[in-house]
Amino acid sequence: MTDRDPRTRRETNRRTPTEPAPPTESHRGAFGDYGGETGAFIERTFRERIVLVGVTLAGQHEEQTDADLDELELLVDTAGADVVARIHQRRTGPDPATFIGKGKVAELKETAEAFDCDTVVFDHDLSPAQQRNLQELLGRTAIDRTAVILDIFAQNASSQEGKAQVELAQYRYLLPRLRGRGGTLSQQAGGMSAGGARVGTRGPGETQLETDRRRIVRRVHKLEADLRDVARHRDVQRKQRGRSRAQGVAIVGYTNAGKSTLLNRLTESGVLVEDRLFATLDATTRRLQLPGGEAVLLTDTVGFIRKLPHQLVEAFRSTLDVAAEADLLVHVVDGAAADPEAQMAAVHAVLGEIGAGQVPQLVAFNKVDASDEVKRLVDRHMGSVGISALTGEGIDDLLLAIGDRLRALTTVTEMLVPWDRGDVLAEVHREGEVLSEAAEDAGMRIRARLDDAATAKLAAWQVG
Ligand SMILES: Nc1nc2c(ncn2[C@@H]2O[C@H](COP(=O)(O)OP(=O)(O)OP(=O)(O)O)[C@@H](O)[C@H]2O)c(=O)[nH]1
Ligand SMILES: [Mg+2]
Repeated sequence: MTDRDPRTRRETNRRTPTEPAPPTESHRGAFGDYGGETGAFIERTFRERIVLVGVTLAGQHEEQTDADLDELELLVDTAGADVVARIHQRRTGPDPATFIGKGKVAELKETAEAFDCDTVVFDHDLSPAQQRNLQELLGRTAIDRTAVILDIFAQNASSQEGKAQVELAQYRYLLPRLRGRGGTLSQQAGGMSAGGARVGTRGPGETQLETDRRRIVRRVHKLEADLRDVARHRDVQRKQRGRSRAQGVAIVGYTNAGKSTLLNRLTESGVLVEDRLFATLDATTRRLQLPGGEAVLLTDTVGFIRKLPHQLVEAFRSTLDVAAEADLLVHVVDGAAADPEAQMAAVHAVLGEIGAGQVPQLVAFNKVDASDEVKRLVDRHMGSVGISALTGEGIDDLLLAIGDRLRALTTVTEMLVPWDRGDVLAEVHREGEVLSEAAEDAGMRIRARLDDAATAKLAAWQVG
C-alpha cells in the first residue's frame, strides 16, 4: 500500500458493512464468483488497522478475556488486518446501547484516533443497534467476532456449495443490519430479530434500501433452495449406493488442530493443510483400510471455534451432517494449544448444536512432537491417544483404537442361512463384516459382526 494518507484511507473505508460493495471491486473473492454481492466486513485492498475490544462480564475471568482476545487477534490477522491496540472493560452486563459504558466509548474513540485505526472489533456479538450507535459515536466501522469469522470463511470458500453456504450466512448476518425502518423482510429471511438498524452516517436512500433489501431476500431464498437441492442430491446418491458396508468416521475438532493433516497422513489424499484458521470448509471423504482389514469412510470436516457464528452453523448444516451421521468421531485436539481443554469444550458445544453430541468419540491429542503437554492430556482423558499427524507418531495406535471402538459398536451374530436363500447371504455380506462361514447340510453357518439395525433385520436366521 503506497498511499498511507489517513484521509484517503478513510475514504476507502467509507463503505460500511451495510452497503453491498459495488460489483466491480475485485477483493470480493468467493462471493463474486457465486454471483453474490456481499461485501467483506474488513477491507482487503489494504491491511486495515484494528482496535480490539474485550469485555469481562460477571462470573468471567480476565485471563479468559485475554485468551479470547489472543484468538481474536489471530482471526483478524487471518482475515488480513493488523491489530494495533486492545481495550478492556470489566462489566456486570453489556450496555444495551453501546455494549461498553459511555466513558469507555470515549476512551475507545481516543485510542482509535491515536492509532489511526480503521475498524474496531468486539469479541462479543453486537446487536444491530449497538453496532449502529458505536459507529456513529466512533466515526468508524464497528464489527464483532462473528463478522471476522464470516470474512475468513468467505476468503477460504472454494467449492460451489461452500461459497453458497458462506454467502447465505453473510446475508443472514447482514439483513437485520440494513439501514432502514421495519424488520419484516429480515425476519422472513433469517428468522433474526427485527432490523430497524441504521449503520454508519451514509447510505442509500430509503427507496434504494428497500430495493436492496428485496433483492437480498430473493437471493437468500435462491441460496436456500440451491443448498436444499445439493443436500437432496447427496441423499439420493447415498441411497443409490445402498447402505454401504463401510462405517463412517468423521474427523472433527477445533480449527487448526491438524484434522486435514491427519486425513492426509491416513489416506494420502492431499487435502489442503495450512497454518491458517478455517483452511478446510468442504468435507472430503476417503476410504481407509484399518489394520483389522475392515474399510471405513473417513471424512475431514470444517473446524470449530468458540462462538462459532450460528449463521454459519445453520448455513453449513448439510456439510456438518457428516458428523451427526457418523458411526464414530475422531476428535482431534491440538495438544500444543494454549488451552486444549477449553478448545475441547468449544467443540463439544458445537457438536451438541449440530446434533452430533451423542455420536461416540475417540479423542486424539495431536502435535505430540511439539508439546510435552500431550502425554499429560492422554493420561487425564481415559481412552484417548496421543499422536503426531505430522511425524506419524502414535498413528498405528490410533488406527487400532478406531477399529476397537467401531467393533465395540457392533455385535457378533451367528446365523444359519438355508441354501435357497442366496439373497440373505448376500445381505449379510453387504450389511456386516463376515467373520466365518461353514457349509452344512441345512445351509451356510455364518458368523458376522453386525450393527443393531442389521441384527434386528436378520434376526429370523439367528441361531445359538
Ligand atoms: N507440530 C505439528 N504440527 C502439526 C501437526 N498436525 C498438524 N500440524 C500443523 O498445524 C497446522 C494446521 O493443520 P491442518 O491440518 O490444516 O489443521 P485443520 O484442523 O485441518 O485446520 P482447519 O481446516 O483450518 O480447521 C498446519 O500448520 C500443520 O502443519 C502435528 O502433529 N505436529
Ligand atoms: Mg483442515
